[in-house]
Amino acid sequence: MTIIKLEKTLKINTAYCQQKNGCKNLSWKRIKYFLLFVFLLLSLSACDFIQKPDYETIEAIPSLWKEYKEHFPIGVAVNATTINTHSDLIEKHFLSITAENEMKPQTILPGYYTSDYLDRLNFTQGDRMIKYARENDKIVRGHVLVWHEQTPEWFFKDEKGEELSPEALLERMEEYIKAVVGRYKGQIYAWDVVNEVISDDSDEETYRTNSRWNQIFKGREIDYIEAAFRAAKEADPEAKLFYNDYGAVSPKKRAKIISMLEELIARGVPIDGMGIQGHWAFDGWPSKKDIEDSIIDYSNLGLDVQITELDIRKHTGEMFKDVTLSKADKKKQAEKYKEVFEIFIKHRDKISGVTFWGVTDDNSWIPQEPLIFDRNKNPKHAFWAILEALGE
Ligand code: 9MR
Repeated sequence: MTIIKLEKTLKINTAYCQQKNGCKNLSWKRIKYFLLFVFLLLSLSACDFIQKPDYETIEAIPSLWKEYKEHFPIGVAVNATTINTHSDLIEKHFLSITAENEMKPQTILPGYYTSDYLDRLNFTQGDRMIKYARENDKIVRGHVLVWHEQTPEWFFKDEKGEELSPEALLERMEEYIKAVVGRYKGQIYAWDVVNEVISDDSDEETYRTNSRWNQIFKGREIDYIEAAFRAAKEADPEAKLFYNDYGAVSPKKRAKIISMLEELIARGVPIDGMGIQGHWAFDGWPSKKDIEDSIIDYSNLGLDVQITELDIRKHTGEMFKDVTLSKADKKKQAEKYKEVFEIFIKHRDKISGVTFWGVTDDNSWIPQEPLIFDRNKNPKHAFWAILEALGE
């Protein structure tokens, strides 16, 4: 589907469309280059990007997940607020949902330890996500079971406040995983079992050191990772089990992740997939090659690949710097989205899901307008570019 066709059908006013229609209607041979240049400049400055569509045009916009259904499920991270405030977009454009924070240990575990803490797990928010999915025919990715962030400190300590031994922590981790995965058995099609255990590109170590998990299991980190996957498998044998990480396409970190995955596979651990988070930027990182090589490398391990937390901000570094995108930025962002979706489509045999980390720019975790719908819920340039990546 081309943008020109979309505009004709939907009467949606985009700069993209206007430029292209303009080009089509003009008789170029009769216009001197100078006039053409002036015309383009004027039309560019006069056009806005996508105007806020009225009700009818919003209805007419194609559903993103339906357009992509031949390739892979398109998903989105939702939360207790957006399932109410943004349910129009979620229902229409995404097949899969991931709870942004509602199924994390921090949300489910109680605030303090008691020996019967397992009876005090709080599933209220997680259950709401499942109910929402059921009522709206969505599939659910579970996020996340084992993570060094958003896990209460008491989880790593005994009743006296002393650090748990690796054996005691293993036992606690397994009972927690079985309780959570067991509760949602059959309702969550894929779980991020272990998240972000590998250190960043610049570090020499394989495993990150600022993790209570890695500190307690120092030198034998692979043991708790293995046990986590085994516990999840036991609790729901049908769920697809993923390792999930950011920076997973950078060559150095990728090599470290791959060596961990190879070790797990060699041990016969039930792992099904690699989650490439996809918190990327349009100022250059990551390169097309790194993204494509990564999909191939992870897939060559015999794993499913999913892009689990896609958003494309402006700056690679300074990610928390407030940014309002200029028109030129929006165009660059759209080009990057198009480029990455072209790669995903090319490797659709290896990819079993692509999930955006948030619905609209104002509910993203980073203030750089990195998503495909703007603050007014309108589709951005990036949205149309992703449809354009589908080709004719
Ligand atoms: O989007 C999440 C944000 O609301 C939380 O405050 C944050 C806490 O660390 O976690 C964010 O989600 C993260 C995800 O769970 C794991 N990968 C990185 C995501 C962005 O930080």
